[in-house]
Amino acid sequence: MLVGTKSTPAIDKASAFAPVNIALVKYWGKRNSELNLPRTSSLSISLPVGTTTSIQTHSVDALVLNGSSMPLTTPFAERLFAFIDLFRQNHMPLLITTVNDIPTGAGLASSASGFAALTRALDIFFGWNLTPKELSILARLGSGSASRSLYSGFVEWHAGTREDGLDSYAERLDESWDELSVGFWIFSDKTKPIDSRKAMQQTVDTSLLYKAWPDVVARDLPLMKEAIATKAFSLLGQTAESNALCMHATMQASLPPIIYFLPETIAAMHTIWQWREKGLEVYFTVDAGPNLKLLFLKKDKETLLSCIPELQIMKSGFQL
Ligand code: 2P0
Repeated sequence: MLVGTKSTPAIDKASAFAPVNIALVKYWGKRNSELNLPRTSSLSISLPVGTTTSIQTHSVDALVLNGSSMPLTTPFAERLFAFIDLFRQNHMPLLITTVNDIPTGAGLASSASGFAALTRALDIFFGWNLTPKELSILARLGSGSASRSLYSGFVEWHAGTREDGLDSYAERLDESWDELSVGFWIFSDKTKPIDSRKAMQQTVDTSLLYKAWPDVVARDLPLMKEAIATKAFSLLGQTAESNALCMHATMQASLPPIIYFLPETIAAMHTIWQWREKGLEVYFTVDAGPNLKLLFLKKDKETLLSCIPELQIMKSGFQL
């Protein structure tokens, strides 16, 4: 596609938004690290928060993140400009301005929404007029999970089988679910002990349990799609929770082990299971960090807020 054919600006400045997404069936492990090609497909929901990124021509390369100038030597800046270098002609200097409207302390990585917003902004800036599928393929080169942040609603990222990755892209499912809600239960906003890119590689390289991961996804993906299509909330919740715990099991079995959970994380899981036994239907999913993302129905929002006053409700209902 566009990688290798260098572009020049169609306009002076372009700006675009992309949402954060939460995987209900996780992406964990790559078959190609350079192209971020996953071992398995995954499925997510996009939230109404995310990243807005602007690109404009400038005297030198510069990056402003949430209002602060960032040195170009930071890993974040290096990764961002390495991505831009795939597409720009003659290293043409650019000012990149990125704003995350993800609540402070939410413990949410913004690489997915960040690379998706950047890809959308590049599309406008260079006048490519690409389709969402093509944008998803390009965003994936920046960060795997960014391929899913090109869309709102429920999104499936097809793993694909091609070596060049042209069949590894995300698509939106033609489904909506107004009652479904997501909230963040935050225990820590400290930097992770190991970033997810390194953690998934260490898992693939050293965890004997990783062999089981494709089977877990092969079981969970059809169940999750059925749950979404039939609005079977218990099935959605059970499948998401089990899938997240299986992902963590694979990484906990790696050498050295990777354990993102804090004591508070485990305590909260037990609390959620106790609430469920008492009839409050709430489930969790958990990514490469200690915080839980709760899945519940809109009707239980007030009850849940009385149980967890600090719960950050992201969205009540997912509509097309
Ligand atoms: C996911 N995660 O499906 C999984 C669940 C974290 C846990 O995608 O190396 O930042 O840029 O492709 O996308 C985080 O990994 O990794 C992630 P790269 P990415 O949301």
